Amino acid sequence: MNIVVLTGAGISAESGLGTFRDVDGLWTKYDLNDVATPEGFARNPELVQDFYNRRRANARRAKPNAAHEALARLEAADGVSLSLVTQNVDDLHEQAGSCNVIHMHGQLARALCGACAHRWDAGEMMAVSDPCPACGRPATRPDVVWFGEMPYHMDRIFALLLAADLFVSIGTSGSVYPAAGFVAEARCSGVETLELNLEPSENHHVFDGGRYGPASEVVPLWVADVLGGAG
Ligand code: BV8
Repeated sequence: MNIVVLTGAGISAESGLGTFRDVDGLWTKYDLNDVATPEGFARNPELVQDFYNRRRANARRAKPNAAHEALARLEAADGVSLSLVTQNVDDLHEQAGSCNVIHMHGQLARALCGACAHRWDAGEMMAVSDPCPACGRPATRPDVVWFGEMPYHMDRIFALLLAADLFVSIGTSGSVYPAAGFVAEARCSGVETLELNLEPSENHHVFDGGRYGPASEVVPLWVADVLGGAG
């Protein structure tokens, strides 16, 4: 059974990492145009580096929850081919044991050179003045996809979606594209679609089904059903 799972900030909420659009979400404290766009970085790189340094420090302290662990079990199960696509830039899926995680919006743990596009493992704190290990220029930025930038691995993701038997969206508000459009793509190709979220998302009506509640409860129950109670 080919399953494609898309996760968003909601799966990491119970691990203590903030979401974006919930009551005390990140976008209620920062204007996304200031900290998650190339224009914002050009205007005030120190603000953006500080925003990501704080999130990197948070993410280092966070631990995977039962939802991350259930997906790692699903990936390891016989008879299931799981493709895990995440919008999240934390590494909680990897910490829980997932191996083939597709980070379509990049990763906090990685650095990117804005001058030569070299990528390397980021340190705890990042500054614009950090020289690129490859070209030496002070053009260091977080290796994350900002608004207006092309998400990573899109061709591979669409190929996986069209070949899936089931598409499951977990912990995302369905407000950011192209990720929010995956369910419609899957549906057009006759793929069964399911939403697992705290509450119905903006595009819940597009899904064939939905189960609602905290991911740490809903995801392990769903995985147990898929694995026939062995999950
Ligand atoms: C693109 C960066 C095109 C890393 C993020 C004008 C110009 C250009 C593009 C656009 C434009 N206007 C619109 C667009 C498209 C734009 C977009 O969609 N904008 C929106 C605002 C309308 N998209 C883009 O720009 C994308 N790129 O289109 O490129 C292009 C084409 C050709 C050439 C070049 C470019 C890029 C989008 C990526 C932006 N980067 N993050 C970082 O800082 O983290 S987006 C950020 O928000 C996240 O990465 C995530 O993807 C996104 C959505 O967040 P969610 O994960 O869904 O979190 P949210 O808080 O919203 O929701 C949480 C959910 O969890 C809720 O539903 C809640 O109920 C639930 N929940 C909470 N607790 C729990 C829970 N569920 C379960 N259990 C719980 N305990």
